[in-house]
Amino acid sequence: MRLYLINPCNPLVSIVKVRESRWNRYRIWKPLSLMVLAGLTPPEWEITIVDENFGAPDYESMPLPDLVGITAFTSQANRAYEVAAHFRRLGVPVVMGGIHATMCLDEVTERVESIVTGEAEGVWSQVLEDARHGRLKRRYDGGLAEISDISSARHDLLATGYAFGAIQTTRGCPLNCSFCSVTAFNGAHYRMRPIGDVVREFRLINEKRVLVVDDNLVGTRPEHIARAKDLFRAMAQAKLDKEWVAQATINFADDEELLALAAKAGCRGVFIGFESPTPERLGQLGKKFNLLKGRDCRVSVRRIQRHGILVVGSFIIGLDVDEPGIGKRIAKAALQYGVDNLNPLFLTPLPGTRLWDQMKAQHRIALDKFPEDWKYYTLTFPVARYKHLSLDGIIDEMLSCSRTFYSMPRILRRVWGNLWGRRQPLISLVGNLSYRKNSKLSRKSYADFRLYLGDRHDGVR
Ligand code: B12
Ligand code: SF4
Repeated sequence: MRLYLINPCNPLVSIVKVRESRWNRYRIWKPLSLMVLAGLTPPEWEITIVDENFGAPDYESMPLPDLVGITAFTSQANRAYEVAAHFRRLGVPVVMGGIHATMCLDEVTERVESIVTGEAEGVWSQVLEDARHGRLKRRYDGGLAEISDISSARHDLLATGYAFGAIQTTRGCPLNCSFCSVTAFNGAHYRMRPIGDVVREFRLINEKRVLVVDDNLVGTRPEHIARAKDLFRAMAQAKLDKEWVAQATINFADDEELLALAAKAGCRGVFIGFESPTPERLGQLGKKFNLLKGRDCRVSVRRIQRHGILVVGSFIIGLDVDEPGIGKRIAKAALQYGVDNLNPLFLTPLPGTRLWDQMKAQHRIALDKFPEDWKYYTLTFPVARYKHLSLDGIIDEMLSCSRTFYSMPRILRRVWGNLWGRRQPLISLVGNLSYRKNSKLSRKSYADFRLYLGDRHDGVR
């Protein structure tokens, strides 16, 4: 039995534009979902994982599979449907799973034989068995997996071409921010994999550098932090010799022992969502903002960096409190905090979130012709109507934010600081140059976006 597992591309996503910016080669991340599915697949299936981020293969020239499994974030849905249609025309059954399939069940159901909602661990073997006997059901619901059922991903597949390997150590996030789909999808209960399993799986990864995909690596409660410390101790003891980056909330900075252990275990960078230069006004967006309230972010960032760990700060443009000038204010806040990279994103209502419900009720979703419009749900296009910012206004804010933070003299000053502080100067340089290049490329993308939109983006109604 032959199984193709496919990660569809979205050519509008800036980081996959390897031809336009060679720096992006270092920023294509492995589709861990498909590697996990492969790990759950019995040996009688011959598996090929296709990551279209490196270019779509000529499917015609490949042997016909018995089953195709497609994963998709919302922004990949359009391409997922094209790939599904191709294989269905050839009589091959297609099953789709992942976050988009779970949040937009009806839309996906129309386009594939079978759909898997939620986490796949509990149902995938049944799906394969049913496919083998030609009796696929229309829907399987995996719900939330038992954390001990999460087995190692197949790290031997997709072995070359990536700068980073990938692993997951926890699932779920208790903070439930209004714009984020993680709590809706993976639950508010913070599930932690057994430490022995994680260490064993790290050993299976070939790459020296690894992305830990957890949404919130250290969690929020004392028992989460204690477990994170135990994990880091075990990783250091195992002498894994890996360098890894992860996502965390700012409370990561609050415990010196945690930081020291993380660094010893190989932590070299964290992505932190600051979201707004005025977090104290955003309590209603989610509990995360309580962690930011009254905090001196500059001190927190410094504390992390002192352990040789880079900080990438993420901010949202388009919140209801944001007024003209927000782009520069974000850049200045990021410069003041001293982050090594800045990742500004447009406020985007993702299906299944509270923000989606709210913006839909207020008729503020400007790009609402689905599925065609999903390709713009990359957080890099302003798909909604923003309270105090027009379409041109919000695009200008984004450009001014990037221009201010990624000016060449500032990049050089930052990288010099990294060199001086022995904090990953090379990674910092590549990160800064790739962001700078992509923000230049985005001017053309915005021009195309305006043409695509026509007169649909007509301010708040
Ligand atoms: C790692 C990651 C990335 C990596 C992606 C690497 C890759 N190639 O997959 C990078 C950094 C590139 C990335 C980019 C983006 N991401 Co992202 N990302 C994540 C993150 C943190 C973890 C995903 C992961 O690997 N999980 C581990 C695996 C094992 O879990 P899983 O993917 O859910 O898979 C399980 C099930 O879903 C299911 N399943 C999945 N696929 C399939 C397929 C089949 C056939 C079956 C049966 C089952 C199945 O089975 C798996 C095992 O249980 C998630 C958050 C999250 N918790 O999901 C956000 C998340 C998926 N990202 C999100 C977003 C918005 C983006 C971006 C659009 C914007 C951005 N800048 O972040 C871009 C666009 C990418 C694109 N190409 O279009 C949103 C997606 C929401 C949505 N509705 O689409 C999430 C949920 C975060 C959030 N804040 O809401 N992301
Ligand atoms: S803390 Fe991060 S992962 Fe958790 S809900 Fe908020 S944005 Fe999502």
